[in-house]
Amino acid sequence: MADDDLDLSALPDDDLVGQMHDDLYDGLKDEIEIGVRILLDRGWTPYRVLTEALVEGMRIVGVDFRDGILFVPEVLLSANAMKAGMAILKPLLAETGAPKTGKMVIGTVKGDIHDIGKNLVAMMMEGAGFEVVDLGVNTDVDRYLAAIDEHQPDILGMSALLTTTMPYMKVVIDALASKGIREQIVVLVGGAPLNEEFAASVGADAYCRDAAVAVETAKAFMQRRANRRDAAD
Ligand code: B1M
Repeated sequence: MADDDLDLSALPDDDLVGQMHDDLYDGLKDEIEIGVRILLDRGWTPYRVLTEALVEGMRIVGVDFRDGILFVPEVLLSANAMKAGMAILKPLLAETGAPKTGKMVIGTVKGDIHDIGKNLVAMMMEGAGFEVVDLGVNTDVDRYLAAIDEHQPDILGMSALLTTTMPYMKVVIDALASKGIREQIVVLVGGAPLNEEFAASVGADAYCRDAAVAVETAKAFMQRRANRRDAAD
């Protein structure tokens, strides 16, 4: 059967997920949307669809991009297909109805336009009850500072996917220190090339390996802050 005629709904879960990895690789947005809906209809949780079908598919794209098998135009199509799938999941992940646990300002740093991971973190944070102000990509220090001033967040999240852009995180953290507001805000950083050592070296409070860790870390910091407040009362 030609791929065009493939009936996604007839595939068992494993084959469907494998096919979705192929469709993400080929940048087939419509097929990704259909696949996401089928998995949800079959009772998969939005988080499972996100991690097993979409994030894993994007990991495969990343390997071939690194190895020079895929190029920017193709990866852009994959990214668009991924975003279309994420758009379906976003309201479902945010549907907890939990009271707001805190506020986060997040953005991808200056010079960097990768936003899939950052969007995922924003989605998961909203799902966990955080109010999220998303500054988008290519965020310079002035935009971070203006947003912090305007929104008074508990947490600042920064994302970087390039080894050339990740040092910019230090520029932002140093600016917080010079304004005398570093201690008022928890700074969490993430992105594929980062690690704990790097986070410590730029003065961040924590490195978050993925979106789930970002949520757990943010919650832990909020809890610590609440405990300190209780102890002071
Ligand atoms: Co780019 N790119 N890219 N790219 N791209 C990488 C990052 C690269 C590793 C590919 C490779 O060579 N293997 C490589 C960087 C190499 C390096 O720096 N050492 C690279 C390169 C070189 C480039 C260009 C320079 C290519 C060129 O133009 N020649 C260029 C740079 C453009 C720029 O930013 N100025 C470029 C462009 C692009 C596209 C536009 C085509 C596209 C981006 C589309 C978009 O985002 N809208 C793209 C993509 C898609 C990738 C890969 C393939 C996938 C990234 C992704 O979305 N992953 C990537 C390969 C890779 O990472 N292995 C690659 C899926 C996402 C869910 O994971 O972003 O890691 P991730 O996010 C995770 C965690 O890291 C963490 O949680 C997320 C969810 O679990 N996390 C956070 C991320 N941010 C966080 C923030 C937090 C907490 C956790 O705050 C609290």
